[in-house]
Amino acid sequence: MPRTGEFELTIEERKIQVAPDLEYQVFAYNGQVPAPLIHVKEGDDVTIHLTNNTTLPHTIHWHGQYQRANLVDSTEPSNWKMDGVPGVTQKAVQPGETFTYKFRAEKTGSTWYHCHVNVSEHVGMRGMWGPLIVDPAKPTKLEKKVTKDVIMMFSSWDSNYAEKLGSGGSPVEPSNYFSINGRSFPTTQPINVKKGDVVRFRMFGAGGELHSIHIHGHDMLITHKDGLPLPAPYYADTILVAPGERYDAIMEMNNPGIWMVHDHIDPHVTNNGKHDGGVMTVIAYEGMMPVMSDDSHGMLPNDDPDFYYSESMKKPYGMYNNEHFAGAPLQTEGRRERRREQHDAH
Ligand SMILES: [Cu+2]
Repeated sequence: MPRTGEFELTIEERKIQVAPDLEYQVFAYNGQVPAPLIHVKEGDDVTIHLTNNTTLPHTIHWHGQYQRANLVDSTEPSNWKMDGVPGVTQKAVQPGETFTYKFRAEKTGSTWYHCHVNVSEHVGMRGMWGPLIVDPAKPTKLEKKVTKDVIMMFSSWDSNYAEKLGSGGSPVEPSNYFSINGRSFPTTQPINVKKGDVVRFRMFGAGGELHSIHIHGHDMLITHKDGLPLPAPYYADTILVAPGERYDAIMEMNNPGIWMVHDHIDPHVTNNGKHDGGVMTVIAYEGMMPVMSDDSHGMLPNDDPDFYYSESMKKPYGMYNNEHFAGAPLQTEGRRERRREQHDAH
């Protein structure tokens, strides 16, 4: 018998602090960006009750899942109606409605979930994405050695639309802020390790931009692409992560120091063109202190041990929120009323 997991997700209108000078309005699963970690095992049956508390329609697409096992309606040949595509597999979940998704977690590894309504805005610049990690029933030898998971979801933002929820996301308008797990340097967090750790980076192209992720002082052994184990893992110190893609890298922490991890695409390490910012953090070995100077990159704040869901990934299977990712409520009553009036007039 497969194990079952049943979870509640809402979608809220919130604002998050992407960078020190950028507050951004988002559609947030459970009120947070990134969305909660969902961590299950291969073969588990997953049920998600999704309630839309926003003013616009949304869905969830389970990116990577096959939807082959039929859990919903035995008269249908498969589970494709759980794929979350509005107008193709379901009617979008309207404001105030609840929709239940059921699927069997067949595809293993670093899969993810995101809205499939108006994707270039909702996913591209409103934070509607989160990790769905499915542990394989038979992990590889390398995977078994891992002592710490580090989930990094890359995305980008256009400050011109920060306060214009429900608009923006044109593919021809350039982004000007770039982030790891919804935060731009210096509000990212260090990746704290100790010598001997075996770290697994799970890198997600969650937004609409390419990211050329470079790690200093180590080589990454690229072991999985889009959750799939590679027949011949390969080493790299820079890996291009395109929108939608996932790469897993397994690395032994054998070179104590403070080492940069950053996007090698120049604008992506700025906040609106100003250095330093964007997709930038450090691997910080226990006991090591960065060299500070007047032109220093600035000490990273270090107050969220679960910023990369490393702590949650050690816990039993389930869904995990992170209060540090929670956004602040918006003043939406006026907007809500206006929408309702427009809706009733039709
Ligand atoms: Cu949406």
